[in-house]
Amino acid sequence: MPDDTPEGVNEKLIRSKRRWAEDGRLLTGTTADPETVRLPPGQRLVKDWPVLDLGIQPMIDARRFRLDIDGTVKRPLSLRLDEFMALPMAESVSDMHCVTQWSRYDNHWQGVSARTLIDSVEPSDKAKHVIFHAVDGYTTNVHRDQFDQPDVFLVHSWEGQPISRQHGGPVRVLMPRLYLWKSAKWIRRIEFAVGDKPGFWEERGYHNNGDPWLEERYG
Ligand SMILES: Nc1nc2c(c(=O)[nH]1)N[C@H]1C(S)=C(S)[C@@H](COP(=O)(O)O)O[C@H]1N2
Ligand SMILES: [Mo]
Repeated sequence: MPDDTPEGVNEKLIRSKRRWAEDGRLLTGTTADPETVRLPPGQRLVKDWPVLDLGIQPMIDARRFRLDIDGTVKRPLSLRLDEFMALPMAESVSDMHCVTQWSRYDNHWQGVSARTLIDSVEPSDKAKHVIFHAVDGYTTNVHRDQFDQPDVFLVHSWEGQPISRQHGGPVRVLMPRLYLWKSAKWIRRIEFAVGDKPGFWEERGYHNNGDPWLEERYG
């Protein structure tokens, strides 16, 4: 058992999700090509947007908000909410796929694209990994090439409304090509790193990469 479990989390829920990973639950054993198949293997569509997290839903008002983008970068950033909101914004429509088998199509997002942030902080070529750190103590890791995609955003709005506290507002990560556990809610810090650092679920049996079309649920 990793010893970095944040305080106050729902331990029962975490134990049962770990057991699912150990048992390889929900695996269909098939893969699909995202160019031709919209719904990844083993997923089913939902209309609402379920809430999943460790059981802590921090309240982050404008005064408490801080977003650091740092690590192996030339120009680290530490942004207040008003500074974040003043960055160039873009709109995007994408699907969400959760490892617990639900998918939701055509979500309308507004936010700052990952590429805008990368251009601004100028990570070293050696920084091949990106680690997300959230206010509730959650962490998750992705490869830099996956962060550096046109559909990756730090989003503040969904369907024309500010992202709710339950879903990680005021600002969360959105990585639509990976299972949703890679999209950190209540984002606090984006760290560019030379070495990989498996995050909360990656240390507890989830796949390090998490591609839904390859059914990379568990590692
Ligand atoms: N900060 C934080 N981000 C998180 C989590 C969490 O517990 N804390 N859970 C992850 C998991 S396992 C999932 S499935 C998605 C769920 O996002 P949603 O509640 O908005 O559907 O958030 C991901 N991001
Ligand atoms: Mo999840």
